[in-house]
Amino acid sequence: MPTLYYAVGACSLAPHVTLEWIGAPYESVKVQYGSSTLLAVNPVGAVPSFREDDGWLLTQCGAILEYLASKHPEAGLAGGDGIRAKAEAHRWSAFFTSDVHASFWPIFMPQRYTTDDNEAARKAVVEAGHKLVAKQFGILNRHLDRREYILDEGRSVIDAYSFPMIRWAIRLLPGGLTEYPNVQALHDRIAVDPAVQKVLAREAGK
Ligand SMILES: N[C@@H](CCC(=O)N[C@@H](CS)C(=O)NCC(=O)O)C(=O)O
Repeated sequence: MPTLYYAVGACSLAPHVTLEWIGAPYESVKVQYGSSTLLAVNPVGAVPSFREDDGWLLTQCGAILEYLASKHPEAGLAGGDGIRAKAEAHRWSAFFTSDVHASFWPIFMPQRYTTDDNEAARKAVVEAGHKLVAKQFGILNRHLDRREYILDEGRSVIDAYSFPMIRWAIRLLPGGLTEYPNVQALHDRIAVDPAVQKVLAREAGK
C-alpha cells in the first residue's frame, strides 16, 4: 500500500490531509525525527516521505502533493489542467516551500541561525523569524481577499499545503492570525472538514 511517513505537527500534515481527501487506500506511519525507522526510509531524515507499492520513494512536500494530485485526477485537487492553472499551482507550491516554510526555520531552530551560543541571540533570531512569517502571511492574506481557496478552481492540494503552516502561525506568531482574517477564514474552512478532523485526531493519537 502507498505509505506516508509523517511527524506530528510537521508539514507532512499536508499530504496526510490530501491522501484522506483522495480517499484511496494508503497507510500512514508516525515517525520521530532522527529515528532509525525514518532514516531507513529517508536518509535525509525529513518528513514527508512517501513510498509507493513498488518501493519508489518520493520526498519534498510540494513534489508529493503534485504527484498525488496527478495520480488521482478524479479527486480534482490539482487546481486545473490549463498551462496557466498548472503554473499557478506551481507558483503557490513554491511559495509555501521556499517563502513560508523557510520563514519558520529561524523560529523552530534559532540555534542554526546564529553562532552566538546564548539565549539573547536565539531570541533575536526568533523575532526575526516572526517578521519573515508575518510578511508571507500578509501576501497570502491579500491574495485570499474575496477567495474561498488559494487557486481559482476551488479546493486543491495547495490548500492542504497551507494548512500545517497556518496552524504553526496560530501557535507561534505573536497575535496569531488577528491581522490575517482571510487566512483565518481559509483555516476554518479547511479545519471543519471531517476528513481533516480525522487526520488531526489520528496524528494526535486519538
Ligand atoms: N524541503 C522539504 C523540507 C522537509 C522538512 O524539513 N520537514 C521538516 C518537518 S516540517 C523535517 O522533517 N525536519 C526534520 C529536521 O530538519 O531535522 C520539504 O518541503 O519536504
